[in-house]
Amino acid sequence: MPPLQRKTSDKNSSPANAQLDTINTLTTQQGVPIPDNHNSLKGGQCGPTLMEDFILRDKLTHFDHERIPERVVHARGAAAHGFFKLYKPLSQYTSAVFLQDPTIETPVFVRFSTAIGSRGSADTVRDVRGFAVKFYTQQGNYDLVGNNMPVYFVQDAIKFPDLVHALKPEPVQELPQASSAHDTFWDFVSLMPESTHMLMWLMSDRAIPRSYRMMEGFGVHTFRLVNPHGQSCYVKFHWKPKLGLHSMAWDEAQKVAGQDPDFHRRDLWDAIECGHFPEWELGVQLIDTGKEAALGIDLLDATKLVPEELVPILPIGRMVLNRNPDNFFTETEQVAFNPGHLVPGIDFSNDPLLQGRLFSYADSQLSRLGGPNAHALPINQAVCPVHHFQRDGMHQAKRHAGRVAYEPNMLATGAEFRLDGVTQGFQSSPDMLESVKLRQKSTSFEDHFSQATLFWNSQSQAEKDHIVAAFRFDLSNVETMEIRQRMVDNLAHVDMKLASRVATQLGIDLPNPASAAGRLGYRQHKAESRLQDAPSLSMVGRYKPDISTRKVAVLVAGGMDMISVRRVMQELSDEGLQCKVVAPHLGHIGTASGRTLTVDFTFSNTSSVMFDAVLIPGGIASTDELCRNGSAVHFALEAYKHCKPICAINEGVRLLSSLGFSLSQHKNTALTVPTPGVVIADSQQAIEGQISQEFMAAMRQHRHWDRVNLDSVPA
Ligand code: HDE
Repeated sequence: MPPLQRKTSDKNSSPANAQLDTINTLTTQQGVPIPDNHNSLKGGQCGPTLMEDFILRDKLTHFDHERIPERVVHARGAAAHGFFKLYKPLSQYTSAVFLQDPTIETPVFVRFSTAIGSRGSADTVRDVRGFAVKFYTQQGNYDLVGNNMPVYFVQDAIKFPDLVHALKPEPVQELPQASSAHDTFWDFVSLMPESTHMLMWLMSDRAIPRSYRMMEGFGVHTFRLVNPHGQSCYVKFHWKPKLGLHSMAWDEAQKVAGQDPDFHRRDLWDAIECGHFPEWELGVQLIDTGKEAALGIDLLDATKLVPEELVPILPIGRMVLNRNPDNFFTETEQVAFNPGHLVPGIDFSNDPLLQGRLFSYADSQLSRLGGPNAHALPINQAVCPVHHFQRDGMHQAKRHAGRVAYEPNMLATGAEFRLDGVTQGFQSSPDMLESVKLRQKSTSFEDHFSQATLFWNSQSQAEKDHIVAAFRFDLSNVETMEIRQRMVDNLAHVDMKLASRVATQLGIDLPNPASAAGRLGYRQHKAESRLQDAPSLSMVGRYKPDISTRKVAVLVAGGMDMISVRRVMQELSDEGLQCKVVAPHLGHIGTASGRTLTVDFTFSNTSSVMFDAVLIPGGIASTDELCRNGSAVHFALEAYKHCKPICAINEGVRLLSSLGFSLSQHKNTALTVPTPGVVIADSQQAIEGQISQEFMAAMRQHRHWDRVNLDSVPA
């Protein structure tokens, strides 16, 4: 609130003021009307600019300071507003007010991010994604600051700066941007075997999500729920996306990074603008205190997860993101998350990584947001009443009245802002803490490989192939041979076959588990896993497929057969898919039946990597033209190579002839040809409408990773 609000009815206000208040006058930051916003004040028409031009200085000074330091990690992100709604009261487990009443919608602000790239880096790089949720509850703000992977690289916060220094661009030339494929990262992690489990996730397709809307989220650490009787249980938080869990092909992710570095940011924004509100279910794994030992997994070790197969996830509510921010800077950039923002009923565990985070977030925000009052920025403000005696500091915006800024006092009422006597405020779970000071960790933290092996064993064949390819890609960009060797030697402790496959093409010796032993930080300690594999760790087949909002490219040129494709396009759009027409030029193209079709994109301003599936209508003239157009042929082949669903009608199949597909091959057989995810039909079948169902069934699988001989496809 400004100190004085001048009203037109004020005794002192002149008629001139009254007029100024009612029109949109351009002013300086002090409210002084600006006479000319295009010319600075000069000594004569051709003379120098005068220092006294406070209007110019007002503008330039503000401009010069418009950038604030970017987050040291998770600098690039995108965010949205929404709400969280509980399914049923959780009073048995927690006193948190927002987990009591299923009729209440708790407002949330959610920021997704990449971890390592700068603010201007690309969205689709290989990286862990941040998944940070601020719940504006009636008992203060609760931040669940998680990631899209359930484990982390290191076990103790004291290693975090080293990890980030190793992963960030190398300090000499600041290269490479937003990439793990360089020496310093692999040097560090190969010397920190505790990173191995997280490396498996980082090299998996989880690190190249198709969309923020199609990622799972995890609280990573173990927290505690505390009920009104002070009893607590351990809890792990999970977000499950309604649209399922999907990724890109690695080649595709790299191409998208060039063609649309804002791909994920745009995808989130567009979905919300179109009313397709992204949604997640919040689930918890609850583990009774005292029963954690029976799991055989140390809950305080952030390099470990608890498989759903051992402790099922209890769904507790849903989160919907339904409003885009009004201003990127004041909301997405200035939001300050902190795992230390807890509310009564939720508590920390003694995870040493979490404990370090409790210091780091507020500390980093002191410099990023310019002082101790960042909590008062609009996006960070609590929605419940806030009373305290903290005063002053940089950017203090509140006018605290009165002389009393302490408690207890007698000078005001003497009873300001005492505990309300009902909830007794935030209560820490009463732990016994009597031990010697030491710099050590539990021996159970020394098992670095058993869950990495469990993860590997749980992957489908295609997922395993992608992990091997990712390790090879990253390690082949490592110049120092010893680092490559050390890494595959470590991987031999996960799985010998994995390590051997990675080692080929790297110009090094076959992996030798024995030579990994004895290095810094390594202990030969592998826990007995209660599971051979855990299907919940794979991305395959775990979600009910929902294909709404997927993008389908319809490849056409003049003379395309609209009649046979009309029904397919209609049925796709009825299902919530977006069909976009891609043609050699913008404007309109003529159809075979003498109508026109509006074009959305050309082959030069978009490419297959911007779409989830491809539809190729028939039409002799259209197909002839597309077959002569290298970009159109490349479009179709590239979509095939990235394992996307493709549907070709009649002559349209000629665009795929180099892959060996033809209409005659298909005649009188089932619609779907033997290659997974390719649907071919003649005009009659298209008109009768069977193919839309086939095509959508192919899309429900998202990608057909089991296609073979992809390396031979020239795209
Ligand atoms: Fe963070 N992390 N982190 N982190 N982190 C930050 O906070 C830190 C860790 C995560 O959208 C910083 O305000 C330490 C784990 C997300 O604004 C910083 C340690 C997990 C975001 C910081 C960790 C995360 C951050 C950077 C090891 C998953 C972005 C600027 C002890 C559970 C939040 C800032 C947003 C951001 C420190 C490890 C997630 C420097 C010291 C584990 C999603 O304070």
